[in-house]
Amino acid sequence: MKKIVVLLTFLTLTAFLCIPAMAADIPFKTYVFSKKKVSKDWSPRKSFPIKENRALGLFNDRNKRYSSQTVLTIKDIPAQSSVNVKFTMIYVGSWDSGGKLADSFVVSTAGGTELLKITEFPCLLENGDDNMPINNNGLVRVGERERAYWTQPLTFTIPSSEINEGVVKVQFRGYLTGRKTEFWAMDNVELYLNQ
Ligand SMILES: [Ca+2]
Repeated sequence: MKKIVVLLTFLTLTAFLCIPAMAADIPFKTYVFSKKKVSKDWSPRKSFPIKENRALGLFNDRNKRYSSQTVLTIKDIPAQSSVNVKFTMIYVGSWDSGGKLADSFVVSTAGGTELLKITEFPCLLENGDDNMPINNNGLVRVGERERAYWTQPLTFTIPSSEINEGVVKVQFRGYLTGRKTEFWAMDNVELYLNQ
């Protein structure tokens, strides 16, 4: 019995101690892209249906029918604060992690400072066959074809030195080799302040 009381006291104290930590984990801003036209903080503002959901996209930097990149403008950032960004990256089609057809995904400030560069992708195929994806999160219709997609949580930090008068512009861009076979989208963006 005594052990249970001690345990309960410990759990109660732990719960109280966790409350301030949880408050610090509340995002400064979130974007879920559930409507056809997304928040004005983004340019362009089109979303795309993926399963029952919508995501910001699609993008392809070599296909004129799609936007090549998106820019997020973050405002009202307190002085001296850096910003942690978390989002779900959605790779549509089989992005290549190396070789002649290697692709990359880069996040940078509008001023050109690189914040994140991805060159390894979760897009695996059996025998290199587009119709035999491995560990994909589902299929999405792009034009006339269903293509496999893979999701990946990504994070990066915008240092306070890149933020001017509380504002920063962040550019997300994929550098693809496949004009009709590779695309991307993003979802569930969360911004956290570090003071
Ligand atoms: Ca490629």
